[in-house]
Amino acid sequence: VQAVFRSNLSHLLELMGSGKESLIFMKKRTKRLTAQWALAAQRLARKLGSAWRDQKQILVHIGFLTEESGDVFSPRVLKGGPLGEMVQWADILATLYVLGHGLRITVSLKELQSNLGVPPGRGNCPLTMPLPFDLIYTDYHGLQQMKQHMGLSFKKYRCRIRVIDTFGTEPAYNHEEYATLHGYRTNWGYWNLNPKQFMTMFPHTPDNSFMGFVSEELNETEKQLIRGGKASNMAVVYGKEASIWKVSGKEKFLGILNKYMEIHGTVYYESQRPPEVPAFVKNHGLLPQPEFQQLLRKAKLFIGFGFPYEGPAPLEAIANGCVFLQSRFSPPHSSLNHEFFRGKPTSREVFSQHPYAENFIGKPHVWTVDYNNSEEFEAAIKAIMRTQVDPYLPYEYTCEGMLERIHAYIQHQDFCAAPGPAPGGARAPQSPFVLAPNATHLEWAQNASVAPGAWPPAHSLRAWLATAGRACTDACLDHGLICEPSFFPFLNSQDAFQKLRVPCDSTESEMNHLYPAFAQPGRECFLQKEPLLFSCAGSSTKYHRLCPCRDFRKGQVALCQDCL
Ligand code: U2F
Repeated sequence: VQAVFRSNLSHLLELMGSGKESLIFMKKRTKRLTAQWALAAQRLARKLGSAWRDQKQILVHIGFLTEESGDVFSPRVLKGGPLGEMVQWADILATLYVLGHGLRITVSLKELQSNLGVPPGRGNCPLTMPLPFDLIYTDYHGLQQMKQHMGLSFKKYRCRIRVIDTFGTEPAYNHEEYATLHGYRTNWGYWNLNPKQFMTMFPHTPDNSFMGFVSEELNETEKQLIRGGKASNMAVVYGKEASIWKVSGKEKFLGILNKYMEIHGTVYYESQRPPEVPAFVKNHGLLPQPEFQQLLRKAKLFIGFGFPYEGPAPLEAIANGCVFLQSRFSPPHSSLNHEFFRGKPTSREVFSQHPYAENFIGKPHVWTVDYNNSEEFEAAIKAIMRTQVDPYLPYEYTCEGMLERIHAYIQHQDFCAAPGPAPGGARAPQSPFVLAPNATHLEWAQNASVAPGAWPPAHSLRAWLATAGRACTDACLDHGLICEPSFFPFLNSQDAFQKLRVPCDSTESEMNHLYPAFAQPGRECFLQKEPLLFSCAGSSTKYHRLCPCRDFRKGQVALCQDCL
C-alpha cells in the first residue's frame, strides 16, 4: 500500500490517549505545531514527486512513560523536570503520522501485550507469533519489556525495532561479548542490535541513526517582528529546575552579566523564590512552552550554566533570534568523569554544554567560552550586545527536515536483510575501490558493480587512513565528510590496505571496534572479524584507523547527496 501524507492530526491526538501530565504536554505541542507539520508535508510531497512510499504498520511503545518502569518523568512535567524526551516523542509520533503510516501507540505494559497479541496473564510467552507490525519504535525501557514479554518472537523480530536513545550507544557497548571482555558493559547496552537501530536526539555519532525533533519555525513576518522587538539587554537563563542554578562561580559570572543585562529565569518554584536564584534575577516561574517561546523572542541572549546537556531549548532560543552563550568544558565531560554520563553506553567526550550548537551552528549564534575566565566572559557579553543576529534553524530541525529524514530511514533502512553488502560477512575479498588520482584516499571504482539495494548508495564513499589516535568520526570531518559505518565491510580487506599502499608486514582478523586499522610499530594490519563492531567512534594512539566517509546534504547530515 502506498503511504499518503496526512495534514489533519486530530486522529493522532486521539491515538495519544490521555491522563498523564506527560501526554497532555505532548498533545498540546502536537496541536500547536499542526499547521507547521501540514505545510512541511506539502513541501516534502512536492520535493519527492511521484516516488513510491510504502505504508508501514508501526507500533510506538514509549517505555519510560509506563508505570512498570516507574514513570519518573510524568510527575515532574509541571515542576521543571526534563521535557526534552517528551518533545522528541511528540515529534516522532507526528512525523510517523504525517508520513501516512499505520500507527499504534502504547504507554503501558498491558496495552503493549494486547497489541503484540500476547494472551493476558501469559507473562513470558514462549511462542513465536506473527508480528502485526513492520516497525516498532521504543526506548531502552520498552526494549526490556519486549524482551520479557515477547518470548521467542523477540529474537525473530528484533531487527524491526528502533530504539530512541537520547545520548546514543556506541558499537563497543552494544556487542555483548566484546563489552563484557573489555569493560564496556553498562546498565543499558549489549543488545547486539545493529548500532543504526539506535536513534539519537542529536547527530552524536554516525554509528547510530540521527532521529532528532523539531523546533518551531518563523515566517518572514514573524522574523521581521522579532528583529524590531528585541531588547538588546535582556538575557534568559537556561535552567528550569533550581538545582541547575547550583553552579560554582555563578556569583562571579552572573555578576558580570548583570552589569550589562537584565537577567530573566523560568525556574519552577512552589511558594517562594528558590534560594539558588539570586534576587536580581527576574524569575517567571516555569512557563508553558508557547510563553517560553515568547520570552525568547524578546531576549537577546540565552545563557547556559553547563546543565542540562544537549537539550532542545538552545535550538529554540537560536530559532527565536537569541544568541546562545555556553561554557566550554575543559577537560571534556564523559562517562569516565561525570556522574550524569556514568553508565551511559558511550565514551563520547562532551566539550561544551551543547556540542551540536557549538559545532553545527557556531558564531554568531553560539558562543562557547570559559566561564572561569572573567575577561573572556565579559568580552563575549560585550561583543554579543553589539552583534545583530537573525533567527536561525538548521534544516534538519525543521518539520520538513525531520519528515524527509525519517521518510528516508523508513523506506531504506532494513536490518532484517542478510548482513552486509560484502560477501562473507565482515570481510570483503576485493574492495570496489581505486586509489584517487592524488593518492590520498580510495574512491569507488567506476567499473565496480553497484551493490543492489545498498543504502546509502556506495558510490558516495571515500576512504582514508586516519592519522594515529584519530577516530573515524573526526577523520571524516577533517575532510568535510561524515563517517558512514555501513560501508566498513567494503573496506575490510587486505586489498583495501594494498590499494592505499599501506605497508602491512602481516594481517590479522580480530574483534576490535577500532579495526580495520594499521599499527605502525611492527607494521601490522588488522581486519574486523565481527560486523557488529564496525565503529566510527573510538581511537587509540596505537592505530591508524581505516575510515569510510561519505558526503552529506547541507543541513541534513544524516543523508548523503544521493540518499533520497
Ligand atoms: C534535556 O532535557 P530538558 O527537558 O532539561 O531540556 P531543555 O532544553 O531544558 O528543554 C526542554 C523543553 O522545555 C521547554 C522548552 C524545551 O522544548 O521549550 N521549556 C518550557 O516549556 N518552559 C520553560 O520555562 C522552559 C523550557 C534533554 F532533552 C534530555 O534528553 C536530557 O535527559 C536532559 C539532561 O541532560 O536534558
